[in-house]
Amino acid sequence: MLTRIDHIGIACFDLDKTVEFYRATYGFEVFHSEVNEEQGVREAMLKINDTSDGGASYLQLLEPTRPDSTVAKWLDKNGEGVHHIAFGTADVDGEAAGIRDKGVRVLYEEPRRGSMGSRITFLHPKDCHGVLTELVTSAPVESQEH
Ligand code: MC0
Repeated sequence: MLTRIDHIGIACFDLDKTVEFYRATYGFEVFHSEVNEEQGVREAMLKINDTSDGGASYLQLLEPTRPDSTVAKWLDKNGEGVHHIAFGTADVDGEAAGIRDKGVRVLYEEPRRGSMGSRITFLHPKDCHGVLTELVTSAPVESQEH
């Protein structure tokens, strides 16, 4: 079961300036930040609210770390804006398998490492009405990396 909007990923050219915009305009603070070299992003997670499944919903601000990364490529083509939406689940493996069986392309054979030690996979945007869609299982709260 998919039980929450885990995050909305927003691509930006300058992470520090974008973080400052969200702080000054809305009062959202950075809950967590990290570099994910595999994905080619530097990111900041702004926590918006806790959710009834024990998780939370975030805005995820993403700046590319290298010109050949997927986010850099997307920024070149589209400019800044909403890059993907992520649904949270307790079982990313099971959800990915079930969705693959429905004919949607799941981009990874096995989930990879996402924010704060989560396990993630992506669904192809062309199979999801133009929306790059991510599935996320958070790390257990006690082992989450902050
Ligand atoms: C590409 N397309 C998108 C899109 N990215 N459509 C909607 N939203 C996006 N974000 C469209 C393009 O416009 C193009 O359509 C078609 O998909 C093929 O794209 P491409 O630019 O030619 O590039 P590909 O095919 O090499 O790669 C697209 C693909 C890739 C979705 C497979 O971006 C990918 O693997 N994404 C998943 C990983 C990712 O995005 N990581 C960054 C976030 P046309 O009509 O022009 O053919 S990392 C993250 O979020 C982690 C850290 C986390 O949450 O914890």
